[in-house]
Amino acid sequence: MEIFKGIKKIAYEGAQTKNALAFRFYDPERVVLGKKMSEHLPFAMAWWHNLCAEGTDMFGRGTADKSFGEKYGTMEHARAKVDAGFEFMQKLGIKYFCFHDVDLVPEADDIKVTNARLDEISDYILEKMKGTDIKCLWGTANMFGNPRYMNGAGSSNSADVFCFAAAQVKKALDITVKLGGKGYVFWGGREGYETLLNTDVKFELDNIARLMHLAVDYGRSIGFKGDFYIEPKPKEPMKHQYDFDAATAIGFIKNYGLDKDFKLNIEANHATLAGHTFEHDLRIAAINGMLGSIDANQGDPHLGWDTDEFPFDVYTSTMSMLEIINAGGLTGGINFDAKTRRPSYTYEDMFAAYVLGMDTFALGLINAEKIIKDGRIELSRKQRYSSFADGIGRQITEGKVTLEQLSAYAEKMGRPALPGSGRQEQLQEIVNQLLFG
Ligand code: XLS
Ligand code: NI
Ligand code: NI
Repeated sequence: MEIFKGIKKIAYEGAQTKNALAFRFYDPERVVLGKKMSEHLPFAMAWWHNLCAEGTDMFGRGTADKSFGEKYGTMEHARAKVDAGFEFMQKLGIKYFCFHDVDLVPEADDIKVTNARLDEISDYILEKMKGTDIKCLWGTANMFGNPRYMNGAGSSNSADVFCFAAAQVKKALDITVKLGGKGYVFWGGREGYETLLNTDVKFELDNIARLMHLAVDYGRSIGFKGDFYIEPKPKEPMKHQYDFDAATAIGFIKNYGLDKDFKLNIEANHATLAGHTFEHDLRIAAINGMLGSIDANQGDPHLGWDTDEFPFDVYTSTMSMLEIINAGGLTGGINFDAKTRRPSYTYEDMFAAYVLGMDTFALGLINAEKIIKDGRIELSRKQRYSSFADGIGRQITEGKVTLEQLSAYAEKMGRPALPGSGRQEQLQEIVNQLLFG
């Protein structure tokens, strides 16, 4: 039964179309830098925002009806969400989905009941996947919503809560593997603290790593070949979260010997909450060989929280696609961890939001290609370090000099000339020229 009646398959109609439900820039077949757009941009639907979130906020109830004709909290409703999700992805040409355990089924008091529900729904999802080219990008366990996780999951002060988290991770891994998921995410929703007065930071970090090692051991034992991801976020809901940003998460991963199995899932709005640009965290992940997947969304520069808006900022998508291409692409995908604004509550808005997000990334890709092909930015960046290409600079990078030798060199040299200009404004003008010229 069709759920989104009246909404046809979204087609690429080109930049001039006036049709709200059409792609202006995302043309899956278009070849960019030797690869189809659809290969550069492995888009994914986020089960939670798209099929579950109704627009509730601290001050008001939901505005969107996501019942899809069934009663909330029932397995009929869980199935209706599967139906809606698959119709939605097929109409948009989206090839992947991401989920938390409790996005799929209502959670029961008894975990055995929840797990049986997860078995049932994953059978249904598998059935739906057959005959389509839709795949699972990643799964995860929601270890932040239920009150038992008030102090985190791996970081909880309660051993029983730690056990319960382990049980959820085990089942979420089972379901991810069953659905052929490429990755498994740990977003440390409440892995953090409110005050040091009651917190043993070292103990909590050790325990989070213990949970992750247990997950890796179990995942590999059931044949999970994909990547585990940490999704960094500095705050919200906790005042201070341990996976603050890419650099912090990489330090944690290396410190605890998790680097063979873990990469990062970088979310735009989390990077900006940490005081970085999205592209900064992408670069940090990439240079450490840990750029896995991304959660595509954007924040609001005037608001200090995770607003999870659909990406609209083409400068950011351009700079991020540059980072992604320069890193050799994503092993994961581009998950729209984004929600429509509360007053955009219609089915049409759900589609329009994905059209916006997908077109924004398509534009980013098209622009990144222009910048790469033009070559001036890259050349200028290389030239900026040219003093290390030969002479003393080269000896430094080759590790051939001692501190004494450098000191002697400096004494002989006298005052060094100022480093060459950064040419920032010239480079920014080149970007504008390539984007709008
Ligand atoms: C919340 C996170 C969350 C993760 C998955 O801020 O972005 O949605 O992506 O648990
Ligand atoms: Ni996210
Ligand atoms: Ni987020």
